Amino acid sequence: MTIQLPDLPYAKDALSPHISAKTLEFHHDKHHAAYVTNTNKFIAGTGLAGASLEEIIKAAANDSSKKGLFNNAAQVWNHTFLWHSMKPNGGGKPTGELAARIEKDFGGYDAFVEKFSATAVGQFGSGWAWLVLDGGKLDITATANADTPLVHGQIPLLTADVWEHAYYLDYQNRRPDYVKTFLAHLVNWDFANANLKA
Ligand code: MN3
Repeated sequence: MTIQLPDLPYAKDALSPHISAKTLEFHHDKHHAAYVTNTNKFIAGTGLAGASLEEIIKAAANDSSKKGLFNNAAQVWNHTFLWHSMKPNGGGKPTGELAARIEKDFGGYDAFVEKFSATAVGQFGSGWAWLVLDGGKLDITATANADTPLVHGQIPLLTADVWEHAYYLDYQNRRPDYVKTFLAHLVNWDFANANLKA
């Protein structure tokens, strides 16, 4: 079994004007695709062929000789999770169970926005901002490079990619504007709610 590149769950221009078709073309067809190709190269000869992507990530995270495999496999998983974390006409206030949980665990939507934005903007260099479930409570966390909450005992609910390749064509160095747009126009609360239930 080889790891496959999943299709985007929407057309390349579906998130425009917030994220351009050009950005999604490079981000999915080049960056995500390269992580898939490299993961399959690194798997060869490790005994992990046939394992699920999650099993590969967890095995490689605890093995310093498999850093290259971890980085690429985790990036495959993180990006597939990212595509579903966004949707056309998304963003704004949460719906469903998460609306109540955000009120309870952060003290309201505005406080959530403030903390998520500060975490995403404040991540030094490449990485990810996450809404996670940690010990039954919502939390916001950042990971560097390919690191993922999957290997930190947390359940990811939603993510924003803050690697420059995620926003540079559309926002150049203005990461704060990208994060603001992500929260206001792109967040897929249906996906986050489904992850909370599962
Ligand atoms: Mn990316």
